[in-house]
Amino acid sequence: MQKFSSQDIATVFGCFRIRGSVTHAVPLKTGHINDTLLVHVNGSPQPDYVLQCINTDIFRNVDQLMENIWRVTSYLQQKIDDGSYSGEKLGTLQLVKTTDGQLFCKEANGNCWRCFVYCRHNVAACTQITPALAAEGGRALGLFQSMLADLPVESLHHTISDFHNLSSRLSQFNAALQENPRKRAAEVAAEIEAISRRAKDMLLVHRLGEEGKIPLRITHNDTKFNNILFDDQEKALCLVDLDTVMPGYVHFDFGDAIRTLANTVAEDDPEIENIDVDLNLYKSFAQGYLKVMKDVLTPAEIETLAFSARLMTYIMAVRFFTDYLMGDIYYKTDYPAHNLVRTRNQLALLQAMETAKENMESIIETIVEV
Ligand code: GN1
Ligand code: MG
Repeated sequence: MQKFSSQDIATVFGCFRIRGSVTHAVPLKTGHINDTLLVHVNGSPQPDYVLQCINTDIFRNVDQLMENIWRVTSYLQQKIDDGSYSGEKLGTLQLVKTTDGQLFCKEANGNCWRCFVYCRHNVAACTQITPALAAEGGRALGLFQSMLADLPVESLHHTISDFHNLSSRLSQFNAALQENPRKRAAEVAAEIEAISRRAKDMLLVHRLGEEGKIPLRITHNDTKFNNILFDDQEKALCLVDLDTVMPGYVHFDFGDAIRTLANTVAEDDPEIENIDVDLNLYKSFAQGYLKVMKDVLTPAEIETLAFSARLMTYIMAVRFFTDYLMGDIYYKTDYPAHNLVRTRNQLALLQAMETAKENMESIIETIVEV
């Protein structure tokens, strides 16, 4: 990320209520959306802060985005500090305000920056996920949702409207097919068919939501497994990447965690013949999650939990594919077919999950029975 000079970074950093001066800043390349820098101060070998330039093409209303993050992190912090809250607790990311008390800093050129305290974590944890780590990740997600369960859903803004609304994602997909601006549609008939034939069945959770059969809750909405941080003892510290915390269905979080955790390869691995769903990790994550959430969730939510893994894998296939058809305007890509590779990967994972459907369902049933 050469686009920010060290001078720029030092200037931006100076807007925040922080201690020390920047010695160096290292770009973090894992996200697809914002530009993230790990900032070291006073020669520290470990990063001290995370500085992020917010992607304002995607997050149009930065005030609302940052209000959500502030509301959620301060609510979690209050629960952590509050002696009257007796349940198990999960830590939280800590936002650093600007010197004049704002939640982010807007430069004259329009760039919007925010700063978090760097959460010292076990960086290697997610490279080799064990069943124990998966279970702890599931527990962390359960705690995140349960600690926020009494924060009114309507107190959060919708930072991206219709973010996981499958009907609207399918409309965008169909519009991209019609428009076909890069003339890419002719060569991807198999993928078009794979998306289209599943559309109706995939709307299950959204239908139940519209019929009032499952509740809206505060959800994270971007729970790829590496958004859960762990310490050296592999105990969960907190969830990061809070841009999309807003009202949603628990399925979005459970499903996205499984989509990323239980895939035997990375989401953009082209070797799709190696793709399978790791049922051991799935089971462990579900055990950790349900230990916390079993008594919070309604029967209808529990019944459709296994389905959520297929739902989120499908939604991601639709989104990557739409972006491919549109000419890669949303996700950062490293090469021209990157979004198509991601699409094929997600469709192969979906296929594997369909094969394992009964197994995945009975794993959840068995966990909730005990
Ligand atoms: C994006 O930036 P990152 O990697 O955290 C996307 C998620 C997708 C993910 C797929 C705001 O998240 O919804 O699941 O890519 N975030 C947004 O890797 O669109
Ligand atoms: Mg994200």
